[in-house]
Amino acid sequence: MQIDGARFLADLHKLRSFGAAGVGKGVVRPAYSAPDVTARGWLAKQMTEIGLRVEIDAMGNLFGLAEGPSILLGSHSDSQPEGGWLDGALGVIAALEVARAAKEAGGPAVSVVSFQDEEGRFGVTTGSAVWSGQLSLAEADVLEDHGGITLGDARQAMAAMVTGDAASDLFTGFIEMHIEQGPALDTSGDKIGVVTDIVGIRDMKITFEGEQNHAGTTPMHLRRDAFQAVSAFNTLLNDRLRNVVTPQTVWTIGHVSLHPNASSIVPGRAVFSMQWRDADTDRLARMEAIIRETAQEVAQAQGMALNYGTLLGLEPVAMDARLRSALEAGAEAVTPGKWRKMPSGALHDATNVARLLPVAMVFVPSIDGLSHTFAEDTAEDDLVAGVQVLAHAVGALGSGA
Ligand code: HGY
Ligand code: MN
Ligand code: MN
Repeated sequence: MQIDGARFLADLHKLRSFGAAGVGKGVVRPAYSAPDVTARGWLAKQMTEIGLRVEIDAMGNLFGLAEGPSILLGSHSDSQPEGGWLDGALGVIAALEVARAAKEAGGPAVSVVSFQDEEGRFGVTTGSAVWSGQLSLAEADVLEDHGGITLGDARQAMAAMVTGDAASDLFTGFIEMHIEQGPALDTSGDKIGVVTDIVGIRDMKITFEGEQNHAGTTPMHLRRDAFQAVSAFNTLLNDRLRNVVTPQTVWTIGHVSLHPNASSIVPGRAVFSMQWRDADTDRLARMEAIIRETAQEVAQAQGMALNYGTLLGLEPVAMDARLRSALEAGAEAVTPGKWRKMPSGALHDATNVARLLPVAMVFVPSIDGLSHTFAEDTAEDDLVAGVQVLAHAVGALGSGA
């Protein structure tokens, strides 16, 4: 199978043009936004031109289906609110290139997917979560983004494009190429990461409800300031998690909305995202208990009403040994001695697909370990090496995986 590096890179830059942020190579292409829908239309056209049958399901997951049993390659083409040009997009374009090269070589059969809302504008990897049966469409439809728009309303932007489902039994396995999004490869000089397992995640909204009041006339000791509750919660939580976490455990308060968000008003309400990740399900559960206890304690001490949103999450998942060893052989062939086995601290659609199919992932370096920022980037030689590793593995596995 012959990868055409120039064609692959040209497609990557073309996909970047949909929602180009005008800052470096950044993109703004959130799920169901105009750039996302236009990009999916362009991807569907590329799939058709390769001779793949296009199916777009009700969630907006876009499939290019080969004849007969095939190996599925892909990722997602939606981005974070401030996204990099490669997160997700790389895996979709790499899949297109391998599908083309396989077609030109007379096989094996390769199908392509771009899942929707992997970046969780509405939840956690919602497109592949619905496709894999982890979430029903009805449950997904009521999820809201931080602006209060429901997924059910947002996905109407693709309603006219919906053709039907792509059943998982069409596929023999799934391999996702992705940027590492962390510093390990970049700092080590290794060019390829073959993923061993993907961490688990929990994510929920927490609301503290105090009392809105005048910022000048309300004495400090009489206030029920919702921001002060978030601040106290965060300080206490960092202290209490210390003895249950490892250096690989992460937790993030990434979004805080204060109501009414005005300089001269004591905020009466704070709604914030609480997200935590670890490779161990028990540790995720222990962290959840500490988070709830700490929130309850702060609410009591500060006279707050406390509410939780839906707890969303995915369990840690190990990669399939057979698919993984094909990637390891590919890495040794393409970048001999310059590759490593490694876990994924980022979440991926592969976690959901693993509920139905054997899955594996291959990483390329992220310059300075940066991702989920306009500054995200990877050297083009590394991108081409990665798709060559993917092609090598697919050639060895065949469509029967
Ligand atoms: O958050 C993640 O790990 C993924 O990039 N959405
Ligand atoms: Mn991603
Ligand atoms: Mn991402």
